[in-house]
Amino acid sequence: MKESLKHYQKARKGLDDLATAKSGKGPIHPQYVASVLDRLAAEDAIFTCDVGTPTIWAARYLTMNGRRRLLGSFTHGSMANALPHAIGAQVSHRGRQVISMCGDGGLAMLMGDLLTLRQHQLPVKLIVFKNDSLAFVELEMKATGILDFGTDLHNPDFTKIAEGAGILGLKAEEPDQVESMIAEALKYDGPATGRGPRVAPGTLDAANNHAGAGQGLQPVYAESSPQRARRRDHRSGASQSRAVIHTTIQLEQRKGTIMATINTIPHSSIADTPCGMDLLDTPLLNKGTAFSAGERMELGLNGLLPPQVETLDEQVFRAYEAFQRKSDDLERHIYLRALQDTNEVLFYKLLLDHIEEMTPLVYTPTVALACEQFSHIYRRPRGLFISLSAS
Ligand SMILES: Cc1ncc(C[n+]2csc(CCOP(=O)(O)OP(=O)(O)O)c2C)c(N)n1
Ligand SMILES: [Mg+2]
Repeated sequence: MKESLKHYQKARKGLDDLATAKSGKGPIHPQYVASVLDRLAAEDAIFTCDVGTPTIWAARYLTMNGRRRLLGSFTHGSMANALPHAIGAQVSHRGRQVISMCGDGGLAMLMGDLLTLRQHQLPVKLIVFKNDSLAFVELEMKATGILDFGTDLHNPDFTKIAEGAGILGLKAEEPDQVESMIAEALKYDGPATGRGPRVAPGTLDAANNHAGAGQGLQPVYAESSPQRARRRDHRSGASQSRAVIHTTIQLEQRKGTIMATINTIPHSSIADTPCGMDLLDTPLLNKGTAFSAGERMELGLNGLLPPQVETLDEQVFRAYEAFQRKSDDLERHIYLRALQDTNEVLFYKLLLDHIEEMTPLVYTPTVALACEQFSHIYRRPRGLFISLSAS
């Protein structure tokens, strides 16, 4: 027993020696990040750790005291577990501090769950060990004596991704920023106005609408760059892959990957657009036989129109033939008014193509006759009817 304790004390000292900020200059040692986290976290915090080196840092530097909990994928060894574990822990223990120790590879795999945090207003604190690598596998390769291959990561700017998801995003790039960053992340509690440019103002406002004051409702996301210096070359490459967010239609021409966010019509507006018979009954939208095969399919018009698809000119030609078959001016007037009531595009094109012949029919003098005969020729409402009564 004594020998074991002695051995542990020696091993412990070696581990603690690694967990220092050194001169305060980079790179940031992940051991130091984990030991600061251990010191600042709540006495009953729930930690989750990703498969990969975060599991090592959790095992070596978190002080378990009977009240804290540590959740991980220890037997199964399945990557990307820390964030979903944290979501489960926070949902079931709303009042507890939940800290997710994420690998950059692990977080990237289930990054969509940042939106779950936002959606459910879960105040999980994510500490991302950003080493631009699948480091545990890189270590395994090196330990086996082979050259590491396929383990480099070209990371996005996680802080911006967090902000885009409506989550407070913090970043530490030097060791002397680590402690204050973790402290700020752990104490962040929802209403966070005045945090400056690190949080998108619009997002904060929206969060404030949901969050009760001081209830710890906001997820926080903090990133540290343990092997920052060594990976500088890769980072500059990664910065070319820029996400483009907050836009109506924004496509920027850059080298590398482009993500464009397009604000499309909300589903409800699409549902409001008439289809089928409702569409054919809407004169401003109805095109009659000019609806293409694709439009007919999409708008539920199959079976409601003659199968022949026509151009506007072909429609005009046919409509003019029908017009000419009318026996007198009042009949021609009724025909044109009916056309206007069913297909306005065709009506105006027909009118334009035969303007001299048709103007006297839709307007003076035939319109006077139409007014006289109004009660006989009325088909459907149009415009505004005003009744005058002598009083
Ligand atoms: C689903 C899954 N894929 C692959 C692995 C193998 N693997 C174990 S750790 C690891 C790297 C994890 O990378 P990261 O999350 O960045 O943590 P790091 O080791 O870099 O700290 C990989 C690929 C695994 N355990 N599970
Ligand atoms: Mg990594």
